[in-house]
Amino acid sequence: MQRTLVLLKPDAVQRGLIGPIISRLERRGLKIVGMKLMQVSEELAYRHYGEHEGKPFFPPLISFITSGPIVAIAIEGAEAVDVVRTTMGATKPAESTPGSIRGDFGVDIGRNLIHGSDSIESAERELALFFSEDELLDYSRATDPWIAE
Ligand code: DAT
Ligand code: MG
Repeated sequence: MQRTLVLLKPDAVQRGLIGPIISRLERRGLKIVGMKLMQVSEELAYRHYGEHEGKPFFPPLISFITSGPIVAIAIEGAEAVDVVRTTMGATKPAESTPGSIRGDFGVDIGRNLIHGSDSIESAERELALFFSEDELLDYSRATDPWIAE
């Protein structure tokens, strides 16, 4: 079982897409093990997106992610990292397939609605940035055996 970090970015919150996006993750069978509405500080934004520092899109990315509330979600499931990434769709809207979250709701790379960790290592690092241990819950659902063997 893996855990990964999802962020519903400020555009998703402003456009009233929290429900529809979470719905798609739930529908896939993924389990929410932590969730909060929060404002990302400049410091947290830099730590989260540190790998992109120096790239031309870094300053607008920091200003966008700190521009309004986001929803941080800790997701658990079999192969959760890759399952979330495929459910999200590709970073560039022209490459996000219809049926994916970005492919159905977005047209601009700078307003692509959702973040998902790109590896198990990133997931561990990013989950620790957004959640304390006691904010991540361990529980089972009656449907779990119907979702994964
Ligand atoms: P992803 O969010 O799919 O993991 P990433 O980690 O490469 O993509 O980049 C982080 C975010 O930065 C991405 O969601 C949108 C923005 N971004 C990436 N490449 C960009 C580009 N070429 N122009 C503008 N924004 C970009
Ligand atoms: Mg990334």
